[in-house]
Amino acid sequence: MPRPVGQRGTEVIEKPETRTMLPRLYTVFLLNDDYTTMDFVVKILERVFDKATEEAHRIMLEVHAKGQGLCGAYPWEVAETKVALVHELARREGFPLRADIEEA
Ligand code: TYC
Repeated sequence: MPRPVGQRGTEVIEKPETRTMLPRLYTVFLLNDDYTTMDFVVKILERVFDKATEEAHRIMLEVHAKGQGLCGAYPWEVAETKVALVHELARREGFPLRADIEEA
C-alpha cells in the first residue's frame, strides 16, 4: 500500500510503493513407480516442466533411483496446474505416474 507522505491543499501526496512482493513458492516432485516408462517421464519433464532433454533424463534417473526428484518451484496455482497436467497426461496413457507438492 502506498503511504501518504504529505499534503498539498486537499491533495494527498503518496510515496510510490517500491517493495516487490515475492509469491510463496511450492516445490513439485515426481514420484517413482514400476510401470511408467522412462521415455514418458522424460517427455513430461520436457513438456510440463520445460527441462532440456539432458536435464529431463537426469531428473528421471534420480526419481528412478531415489524414489522422488525435484522438478521445480512455482507459485501455488502454477504448481497445482502442473501436477494436474502430469496426472491427466499419465492417466490418458494408462500410467500411474504421480507428482506431489511441498511448501518450499
Ligand atoms: N521406475 C520406472 C521404470 O523403471 C521409471 C520411472 C521414473 C517411473 C521416474 C516414474 O517418476 C518416475 N520404468
